[in-house]
Amino acid sequence: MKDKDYFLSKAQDNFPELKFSVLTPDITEFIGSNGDSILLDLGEHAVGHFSFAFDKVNVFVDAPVRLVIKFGEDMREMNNDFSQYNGVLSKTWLQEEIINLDFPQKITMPRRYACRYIKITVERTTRPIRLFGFSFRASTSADVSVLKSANTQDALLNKIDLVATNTLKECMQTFFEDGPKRDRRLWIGDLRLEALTNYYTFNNLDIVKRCLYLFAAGECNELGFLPSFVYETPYYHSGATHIEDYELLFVVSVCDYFEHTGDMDVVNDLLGICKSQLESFRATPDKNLIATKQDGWFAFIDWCPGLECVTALQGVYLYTLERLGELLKAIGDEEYEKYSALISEVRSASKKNLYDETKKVFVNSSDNGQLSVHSQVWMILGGVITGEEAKKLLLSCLDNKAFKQPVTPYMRHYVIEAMLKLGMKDEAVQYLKKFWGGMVELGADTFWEAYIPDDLDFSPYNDRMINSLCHAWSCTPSYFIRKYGL
Ligand code: RAM
Repeated sequence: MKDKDYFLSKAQDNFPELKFSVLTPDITEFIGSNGDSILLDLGEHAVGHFSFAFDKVNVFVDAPVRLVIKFGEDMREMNNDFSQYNGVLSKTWLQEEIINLDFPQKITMPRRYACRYIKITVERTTRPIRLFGFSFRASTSADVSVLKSANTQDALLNKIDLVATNTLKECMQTFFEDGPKRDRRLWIGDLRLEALTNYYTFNNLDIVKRCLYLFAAGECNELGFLPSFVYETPYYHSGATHIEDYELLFVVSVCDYFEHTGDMDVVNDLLGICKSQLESFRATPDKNLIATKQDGWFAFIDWCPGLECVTALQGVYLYTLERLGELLKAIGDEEYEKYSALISEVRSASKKNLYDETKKVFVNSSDNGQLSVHSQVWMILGGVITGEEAKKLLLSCLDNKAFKQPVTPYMRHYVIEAMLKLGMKDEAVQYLKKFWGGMVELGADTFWEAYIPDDLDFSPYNDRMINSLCHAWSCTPSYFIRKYGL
C-alpha cells in the first residue's frame, strides 16, 4: 500500500552517504585576554562542526572562561552587529554563541554551522588564555570526485560554474537543503532547481529520489495540495504551508527525474500524486480557465516586494501541464489525450483573456493590472506566446522600470529558461553574467538567496543579516552552462 509509511521507507532506502573533510584555518594559535578577538578564515564556505582547544598561558585560569563565537558566510555578515538585527525571521538563525568553559579542554561545538569565517572573542577571563587546535569538520553528500570541470572558453563563466557547483555541494546534505544556514529544510521550488543542476554535475540520484519521496509522504491540505516544505530532523514533519506554484513544480520535478533516468519505478509510485496535484489545481480557474485567488491563497513566484502572482501562476500551471503531458505520452498513459486537450484549451484562453493585443503585454485585473517580468516569463514558459513575438516581449520588459523585476536567482533562473526556450543564447549568457557574475565580482564563494545589483542591502525579510548566502536555488548556472554549452 502506498501510504506515508511506504513513502518514508522509500525515502530512507535512498539516504545519501555524507562525506566528511577537515578544514583548518591558517591561524593555529591565539593568546588573548578580556575583549581580545581572533578572526579565522576557513578559505572556503563549509557546513559542519567547529572544534578548538583552550589552555592557560602560564598562570592557571581560576574561573570559567566566557567566549563569544560568531560564524558568518561572508565578511559583510561578520561585520554586522547581530544585536541590531531587525528582520522578520527569528534572530536565532544568526550564528552566534556564548559559551562558558569551566576548565582547559578540547571542545567540539554541538551545533552545525554554515560559514567561511569564525570570530572568537574572549569576553571574560581572569588570566590570558591560549586558543589552538582550530578545526572544522565539513560535510556534504556531493561526491566531488565525479565532478568534471565545465571548461567553457570564458573565464567568467568558468568561475560562475565553480561557485554554482560549490553552492549545490554545500546544500547537499542528507537531503537538498534550501540553505545550510537558513531554513535548512526541503522546499519544492529549491528541490526542483537543485535536482536539475545535480543531474549535470554530481548526478547523485539517491538524494533526488529521497526528496521526492519525502514530499510524497507529506500531509495534503483540504484542497489536496502537497506541503511546500518538509523537515526530516529530528523526525519527519511536513510543513503547514501550501504554495500553489510549488505543488505544481513537484510534478515538474518528477517529470525531470523521469526524463533524466527513465526510472519507471519512481513514476509508478508518484504518478497518482502528480495527477492529483493537477486535479486539485483545477478547482482554482474561473469560467474563462484563468487562475483565481483562493481563500488562504499563496503563490510564491519570487520575493519581489508587492508582486502580484496570478498570471505567473497560470503560466506555471501550463508549464506543468505540458511536462506531465510529455511524461504521460512517453509512458503510454491513456490520460495523455485528456491532458493535451486541456493544454490547448488553457493556452488559448490565456492568450485571449490575458494578452493585451494593443500594448503587446500580459496584464490581468486579478493582478490589479500590475506589469511584471514574472507574468511575461511564465506566459512564455507556458507556451502562450512564442517565436519573435515572445522575444520582443521579453526584451521589452527586462530592465524596464514599468515592470516589476525579479529579485532572486530563483526567478532569474526562469528568465534564462525562457530565453533558452526562445533560442536567445547570447542574451541568456549576458543575463547570467550580469547577475551571477555580479555576485562573483563581489567575492561570493557561494551564490546568494537574493541579489539586486544596485541594492546590496535588499532582504526579503527586512534585514540582510538573515539572508542565506549559500542558497540552493541559486546554483543553476552550472545546469545552463553544462546542458546548453553556454
Ligand atoms: C524561503 C527560502 C526557500 C524558499 C521559500 C519560498 O523561506 O528562501 O528557499 O523556497 O522561501
